Amino acid sequence: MNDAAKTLIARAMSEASAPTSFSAYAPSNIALSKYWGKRDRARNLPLNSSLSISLADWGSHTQVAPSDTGQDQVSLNGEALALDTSFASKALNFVDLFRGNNETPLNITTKNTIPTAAGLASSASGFAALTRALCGCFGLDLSEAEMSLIARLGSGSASRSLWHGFVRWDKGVAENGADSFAHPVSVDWPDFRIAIIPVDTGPKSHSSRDGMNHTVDTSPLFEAWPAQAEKDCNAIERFVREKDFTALGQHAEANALAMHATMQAARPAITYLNARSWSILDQLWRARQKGLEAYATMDAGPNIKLIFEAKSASDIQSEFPDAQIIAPFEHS
Ligand code: 2P0
Repeated sequence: MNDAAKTLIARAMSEASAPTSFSAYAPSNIALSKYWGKRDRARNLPLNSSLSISLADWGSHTQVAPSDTGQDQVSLNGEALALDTSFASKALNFVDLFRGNNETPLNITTKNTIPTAAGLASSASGFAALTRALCGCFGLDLSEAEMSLIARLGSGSASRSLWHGFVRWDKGVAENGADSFAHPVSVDWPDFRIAIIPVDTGPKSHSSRDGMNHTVDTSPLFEAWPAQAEKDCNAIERFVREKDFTALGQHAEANALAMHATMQAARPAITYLNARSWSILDQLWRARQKGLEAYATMDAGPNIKLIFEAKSASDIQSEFPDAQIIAPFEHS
């Protein structure tokens, strides 16, 4: 069985033009309904659909250009990287999906605008921006949905970073992955806000990829996850469309806690949340009882993300002074 994303790349590359310099931007995203678990590890296909909100001007700017040295060059945030570093080798493996054995040395320059202190992973925006930049560099005639399908091969969450705003990644059912890509959920919600509360911005204890595979392989609670996650994703999409903030927040928080519960039941357990993460959650829940309407979501790391509406922004900032607030619908 072929891989739909690789077939699509090969078809587009058969009509590629000579490479020219091309720059692209993609925003990072935070899932309100999480992706956790793959049904096909080689094709990077998920067991459940997910829905995210993009982070406006927090993301990756990537330029792909013909290399003038005859060798590949990779730089990150202004620093030239050795080609065997993890970042460079992941980027070049992805580039190889396009150029194959055709020796086209490229210069890949990435600048992340996500503050390091936010402790957010940049693989979602990084692979989405790299996909856009490669398509531009080789003059490929691909739609955004097709680029989402391709970005998914780099990192699942990258499939959701092709657009601003709310985005849903449908898990798809095809064995070759032809129907596993994202699309925007066209709802404009200018008052929607996200806050990142940094807890620990160092490298994570387990990569998300290893963490989700270990959870699928060993957690007895994982059995309940795919069906619940699909239900949550459908409900959350409906609440986004209805702009029902309370129902959206309640479901997003419950979905994130359920994902972390599957990990805690893995053997041995995976615990991305630390004592400070739990203390922030406790503080949030106490503030909520007193009328502050905000909900939490947590990913493969200890940092806490809050969702709320613009009217609560000053209360959030006084309750959590180090919160970094993002307005997802205000972007360049
Ligand atoms: C998400 N995460 O939906 C979930 C929630 C982390 C927790 O997508 O293996 O880096 O490259 O497909 O996309 C992070 O996983 O994993 C992720 P791969 P990815 O945002």
